[in-house]
Amino acid sequence: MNLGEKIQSLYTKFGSLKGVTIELHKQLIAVSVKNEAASATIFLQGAQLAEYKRIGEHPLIWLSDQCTYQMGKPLRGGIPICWPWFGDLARNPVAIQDQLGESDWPAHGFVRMQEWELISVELPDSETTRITLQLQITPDERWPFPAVLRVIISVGTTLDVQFQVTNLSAEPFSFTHALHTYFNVGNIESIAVEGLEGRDFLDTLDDWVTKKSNFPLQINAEVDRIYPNSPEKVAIIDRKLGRIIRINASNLPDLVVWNPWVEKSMRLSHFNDNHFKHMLCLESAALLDNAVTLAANETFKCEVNYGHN
Ligand code: TA6
Repeated sequence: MNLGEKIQSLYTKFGSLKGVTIELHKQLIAVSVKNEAASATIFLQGAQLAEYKRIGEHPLIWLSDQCTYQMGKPLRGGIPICWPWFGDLARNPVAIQDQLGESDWPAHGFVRMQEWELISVELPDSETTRITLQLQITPDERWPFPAVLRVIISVGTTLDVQFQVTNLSAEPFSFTHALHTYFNVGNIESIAVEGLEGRDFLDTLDDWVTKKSNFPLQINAEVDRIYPNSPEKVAIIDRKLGRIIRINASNLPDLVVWNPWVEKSMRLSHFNDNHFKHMLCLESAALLDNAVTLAANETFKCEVNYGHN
């Protein structure tokens, strides 16, 4: 199907649902939903949620205004799904590297560049819209194992994201992954992250040395940290917007905290010199020693709930 046929098919299936619109943003198809509690926009490419905001409130999720909405180019912001590896493949367990053929692999895996299928849009009540997207992974030179990935996003007074992987092959495979969530903050220098005090973290900006801090994390420079075995619940205290963002993860043992600050911002795509002031990534993940090994015909499930007062 060409782009027009895809949009027509989606409109026929879902366009009559209350608050649901099928949109085209340059080369990318998105489904936008709005109910009595909140609104959201999810792109079929990468099953990437790009926007979520409660009615009458500031957006919870940050998205660059410099996105180009091109096929094969992940959007800067929202919730990119990193799978079957996180970050630089060379920094992943050898078991994962050995599963992939030789290639110049992008950071954060390849499923965020692929077009997922919109499976269902459900309206269980006037304040909730549940959107399910699926990606069939067929073996190729990149990834030799048949699998099915699913993302189930519930848009309501909170934002809930479930991620599932089913191994359809006859043998086990391993992966690392993350929900690479960009949060919208009033001013990066007016926030604190609570819940990580006293926890070891790997400082990827300082040769991955293990460090610890006994105070709520405040940010006044580039930060790119992996907190292994982090608490399930962490919070962003946003003094400028006068709100607390609460993150509650299950079966995602690690947390990445990232803000590019000034220098890295200049090297990033679709990022201007001021964007770093209004975003913070807290990425619920399973990395390094917490890589997932999925047996044949098994399904892996994880979930994150994002709330704010
Ligand atoms: O999660 C942090 C990180 O790995 C940073 O090092 C930075 O590269 C960021 O992800 C964004 O990566 P991307 O490939 O989306 O530009």
